[in-house]
Order: sequence, then C-alpha cells, then structure tokens
Amino acid sequence: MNMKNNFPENFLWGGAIAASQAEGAFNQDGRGLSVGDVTPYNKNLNRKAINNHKIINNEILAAAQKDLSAENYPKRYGIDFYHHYKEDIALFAEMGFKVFRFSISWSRIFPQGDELTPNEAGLAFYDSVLAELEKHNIEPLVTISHFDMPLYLVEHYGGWKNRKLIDFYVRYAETLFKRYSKVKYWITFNEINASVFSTFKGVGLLKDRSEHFEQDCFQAVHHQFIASALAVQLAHELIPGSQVGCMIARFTTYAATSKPEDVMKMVHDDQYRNFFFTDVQARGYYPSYMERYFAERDFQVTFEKGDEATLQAGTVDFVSFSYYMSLISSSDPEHLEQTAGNLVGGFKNPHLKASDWGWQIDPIGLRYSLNQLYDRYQKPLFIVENGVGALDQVDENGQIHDDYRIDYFREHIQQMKESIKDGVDLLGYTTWSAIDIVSSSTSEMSKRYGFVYVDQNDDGSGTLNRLKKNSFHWYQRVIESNGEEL
Ligand code: BGP
Repeated sequence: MNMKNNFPENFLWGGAIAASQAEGAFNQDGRGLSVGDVTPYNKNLNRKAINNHKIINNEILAAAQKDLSAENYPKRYGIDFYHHYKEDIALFAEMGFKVFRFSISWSRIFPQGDELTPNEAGLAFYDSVLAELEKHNIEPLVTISHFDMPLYLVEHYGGWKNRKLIDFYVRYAETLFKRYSKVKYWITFNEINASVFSTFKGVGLLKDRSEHFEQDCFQAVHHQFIASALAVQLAHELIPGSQVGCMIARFTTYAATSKPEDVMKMVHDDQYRNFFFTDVQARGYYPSYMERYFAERDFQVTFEKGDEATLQAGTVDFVSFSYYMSLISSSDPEHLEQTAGNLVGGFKNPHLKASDWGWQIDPIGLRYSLNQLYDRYQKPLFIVENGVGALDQVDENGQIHDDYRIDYFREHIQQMKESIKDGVDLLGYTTWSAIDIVSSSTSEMSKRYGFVYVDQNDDGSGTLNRLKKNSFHWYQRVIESNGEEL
C-alpha cells in the first residue's frame, strides 16, 4: 500500500463567490428581489461583537421593501460582477484557476420563484459567464441556492416552512440542468445548516413571524433535504456524469477540557450543528440521535409519504463544506469568554489567535474536519470556502501587502496536504473568496477576503477598479506548482 504524498494531478484549485454578494444589478433584466437585497449595512458596526450582523425582523424587512435605492443595501450593488465578469474571470485565469465556484441568483431566473417559465435574460447572463469560463478552461462549480431565495417566496409562502417550495426549487434546478448541461459540478444549497443558525438567509424564516420558530426551522430544512435529493436525481438523469454535493458550514468543535461531560457536549454539538445535515444528505436517512433531540423538545417534523425513499434515492456524490474557524464545547460555560464566528459565536480557545472579526484561526482544525468527514462518509470531499476576512490597506504604489492572508492560506493548505497523506479523498479547494465582495453577515465591503482588491468603500463609493494583492501572485505559484510551493 502506497501512501499518497501530494495533491493529485487533477486537483481542482480555485476560488469562490456568491451571486448576492458579488453580482449587483439587483433590479436589472427582470431580476426580482431576493433575501440578500434586504440586509442593510450597519454604520455603527462593532466588528468584534459576538452577533455583529443585523438580525432581520419584520420591521427591518418592511423598511427595506419601501426603500428601493441601493445605498443602504450593499448586496444590491455587490462589486458589479454582472458587468465586470469578463475582467474578473480573466484575472482568475491569470492566477491559474482550475475551478470557479459561483452561485446562480434564483430571482434572476424566477423573479418571484413561483412562475412556470423562467426569465430568459437571467438565463442568458449565466450562458455568458459559463462561456467565459470555458474560454479560459476553468471548470464551473455551481451553487444552486446561496442565501438569496426570491423574497416573494418569503412574503407570500412563508419561506421553506411551506412544502410548496420544494416544487419551485425543483423547477428552478431542472431549468438550470437543462440549460447548463455542460456543468459537471453542482451544490444544491450553500451551508444548509444555516437553516437553523441563520434562518432568514437560509430558509426565509423570521423569528417574529413564527409561533414555533425552532420547530419550523427543522420543518424548513426537511423540505430543503427533499428538494436537494430530488435535484440530485434530476441532475444525474439530465447530465450523465454530473457530481452533486451537499454543503455545510463546518463548525469544528473541541471539548474545552478532558472532563467527560465536556467531551459529551462536544459530541452533541457536532451532531446537532454539523452531522445531522451531512448524515441525511450523504447517507440518505435521519440519524437516530435526532429522534431524542426532537422528542425532548417536542418538535414535530412532518414527513410525507415517499419522503424516506426520496432521501435514500438522492444521496450526494461528494460532501463539501466551508471552513473558517473552530469553537469549543463546554458543559460548564459560565466562566468562558465568548468570541464571534461564522453564523454562530462560541467560546474562546486560549490556544488560538483570531481574525479582526474574532473568528478563531485554526488550520489543524481543517485536517481534523477532513479526517472526520471522510471517515464518516467515505465520499470525496470538497473544501468550497476557506479564508480570512481582513482590513486590507492599499499603499501609495497601489500595492496590497496581505501577508496575513498568505499565512492563513499557507497553513491551511499544509493541513490539506497532511489530510491527503492521511488518506482523505479531496477533490478540490475553492478559497473564500476569489475577489473582494460584500460580506454576507455584515454587508461591509471592508471585510475583504479576495486575491483581487476591489476599490469600493462600505458606502458604495469607489472606482470599482480591480487590483492584484500580493496573495494573487502567491496563489498563482501555489496552483502552478500543484501545492508544492507554499
Ligand atoms: C459563509 C457564506 C459566504 C461568506 C462567508 C464569509 O457563511 O457562505 O457567503 O460570505 O461565510 O462570511 P462573511 O462574509 O460574513 O464574513
């Protein structure tokens, strides 16, 4: 038996973006409003606060729908990828990207979400994006739904709690599979565990509109599981050889101490925050630990006839996840200091440093996660988001010396390499993000993740010029050497 030493020859190196944070053009060519378009920018943001994002409630949502300007809602203008995609894709090609992960804006294709026929202008836009990628030999990895469901489905159907959304989603997915039949890699839902941890952008649910909010979140994600399983089957039927993945925000968690109670808390946190979502989609059935979880909370999740068979028939081909940080689990958290994180906050780990936003940086946690997920499912894995949000500075010569970003990526890629030696089957790596875009949680521009700097401020002012950061040249060498030169 030979140990694998390096990244495989066909390893998919690249970067990622999402429609609602990058495209802009929120009201052009027939596009309808999406949940992303109503997230305001908070001028008094406290970057280190545990929950620094705006929790959308009735009031914020009503105000956003009255204000159809772009100023206060940065996701409405993004980085204008809609008009800059050629230039941006050329930059990705210059870095040597083998793959580019992007999402399709559902409300560009079905502006309300419940129409019977799609919006041709919306479809045509992605024809152009895909043609551009093909020209540069870049493999597309398409997320069907990335935090931007049509707002109409929230207002008129109550979001994913309503079972009708399965049909709307399946119609949308089928439209994409038929039109973009050359696309081989698909992800059905971005961070499907956001259904419980960031419910408005995940499943279109508002706390102040629901009597049984937590139960509704689980009913909503059940509908997403079914929609995803149906989409997997459709993709296989319509695009032979296609590979469809599930995707979670991976909340890596360690026991705070060796106290058995802390270890048990870690096991539960892992089950409820991570594994429930991948277990259903990769194994095709609800894990037994959820029976107790639901029973103890008196949650009723309604299954319709045929749901079990649908889940079984629609298991995914690969498991993908975002990885930014890790947290700790404690049975006695009273004396622990809190810190922020992706979608959820948690407790501080004294062994780790954190980003300017308080997200704890933990490269070894990536190796731990890859091992855990591969051991559990024995399916190929894909890291589809990994990166660090930082306040980049442009110097007088127009240079951006983002060495902290290079360090972050280097250390994570080293751990990916270790995982490959550990035997993990890793398909690829799309960093977050390929280019600076509007932040998902805070709608800031200054929380930058890209290899390419976009000259735009938090208030939307700026030239939109694209500048290569130091990390751009570094990543180019990483890809060229297939992960050897770090
Ligand atoms: C994930 C999302 C992305 C993204 C990233 C970074 O949760 O899938 O859309 O933006 O996190 O988060 P943020 O932009 O809030 O820093």
